[in-house]
Amino acid sequence: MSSKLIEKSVIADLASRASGLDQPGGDQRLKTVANRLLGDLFTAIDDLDISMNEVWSAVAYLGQAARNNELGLIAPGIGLEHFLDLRLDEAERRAGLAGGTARTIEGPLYIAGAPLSKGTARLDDGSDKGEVVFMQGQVRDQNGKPVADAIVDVWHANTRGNYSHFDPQQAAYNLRRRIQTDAEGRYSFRSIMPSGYATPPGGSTEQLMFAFGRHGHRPAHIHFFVSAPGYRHLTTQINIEGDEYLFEDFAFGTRNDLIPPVARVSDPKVLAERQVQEPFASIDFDFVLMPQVEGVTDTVVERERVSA
Ligand code: MBD
Ligand code: FE
Repeated sequence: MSSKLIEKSVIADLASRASGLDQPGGDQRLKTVANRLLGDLFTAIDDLDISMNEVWSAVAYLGQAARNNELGLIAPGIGLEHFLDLRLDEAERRAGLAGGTARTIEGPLYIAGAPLSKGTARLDDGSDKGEVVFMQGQVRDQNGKPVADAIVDVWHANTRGNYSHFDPQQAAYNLRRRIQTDAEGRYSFRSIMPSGYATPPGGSTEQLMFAFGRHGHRPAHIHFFVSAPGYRHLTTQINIEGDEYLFEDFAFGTRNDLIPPVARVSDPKVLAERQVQEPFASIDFDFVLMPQVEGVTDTVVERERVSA
């Protein structure tokens, strides 16, 4: 068949009726969005001459991806999650709220309710013999004032790139903690150096990435939610410098401001102080929170999250 077989008005009319715009009931916002998306989809099918077989293979693909529980992974893989960050960044810039630590995607692997500690925590349970890493810093406001009692909610993968809860081999909340900053806004933790994540082998996300000629790897990273009353909630990550996928993240999460230097510490005195046998990695990273302002899109995101 050739392309552009259908009049624009026929497409507009069908999209409108399919999304119930000619009906009084239902959810008006949903109807508006569905009308737009359906119209764009029908137009794309007509412009690109998308075949019946292609349509039904896409429907089957989405069904399988849903059964695999991979829709939350496809969202970052196709740049959707990063695109939402770009929009929020720009909305903040226009509202005069530029500054503060850069945000980046949450991803699908957060688990709420990690154990809460004051000031400092150890995230690993000692079972994974990865490189020891100490990370420390301060939470401040835009004027440099320390934010005491902020919550630094941190989560990361183990040396195989796997996250507790999703990985049956790890104990509950392994490599996940909430750390409350001290009076000087300081937090610190001991953990093990994570490895990069890769999409599940043979899964729907990997299948799509391969079909795009891409890969499903993320560089090693550590996730954070940083929050405190009166401040905009921050969702971010740091990446580990030197990772082969640092600027090749399949999820588009890497940002230049989020790649702190990793120092290697081998001074025997410091090792003894920290009670470690071998040289360790040390990362300094401060978080700068922006104030809560009325009328600017909130940064607290409601989404379906797995709970432990
Ligand atoms: C991850 O660990 C992650 O952070 C994202 C965004 C997607 C997949 C796995
Ligand atoms: Fe991650």
